[in-house]
Amino acid sequence: MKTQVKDLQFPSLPYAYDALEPHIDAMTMEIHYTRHHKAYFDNLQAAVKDTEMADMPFADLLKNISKYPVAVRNNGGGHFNHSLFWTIMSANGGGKPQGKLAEAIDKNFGSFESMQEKFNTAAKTRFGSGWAWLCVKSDKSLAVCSSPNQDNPLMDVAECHGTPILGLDVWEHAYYLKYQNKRPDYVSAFWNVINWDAVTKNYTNAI
Ligand code: MN3
Repeated sequence: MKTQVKDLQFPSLPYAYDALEPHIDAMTMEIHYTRHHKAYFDNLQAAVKDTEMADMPFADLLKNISKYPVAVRNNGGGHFNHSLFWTIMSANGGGKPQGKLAEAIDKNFGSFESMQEKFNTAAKTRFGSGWAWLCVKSDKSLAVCSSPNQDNPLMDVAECHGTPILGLDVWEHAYYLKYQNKRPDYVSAFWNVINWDAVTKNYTNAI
């Protein structure tokens, strides 16, 4: 995140396109990664080229996003959000977190199930395109929220602020081929592929 915007890399996908089947189908994964994410990445680079934004740390750009053009907000958010999204899923995902993150979830939400219910509601009720998040707030507590479009809790424009440690893409492009209009089924399936080791690592880095 300290990386300057011009030096950002398009990340490799940490698994095969069909790795998350049947929960996320291979064709959706391939199109999502090679076309949608790649377009956000390329458009971000095009939008910052030959401007002061190119030399800014990516984290600073997101934090002050209200000062910059809407193309940078949409594509910068799109690049950050998808880069996180790929890493918090895995073929061996699912189950529940252990250790410190499990304790923090119990402390903040009462139980894993009640956090899960809040997250599901956030994901299902986000109108139109957007993301659902589990994030660490500045006081180190956990919060669930959602954001429109490619916004995220790192941005000064966000309704909820924090460091996202888990995110779910609820744009139709993330699920329509397999689930059509049944977003709730996609949201339920997501829990089978969450890589809790990666989320726990994100949590540890955030506190
Ligand atoms: Mn997407």
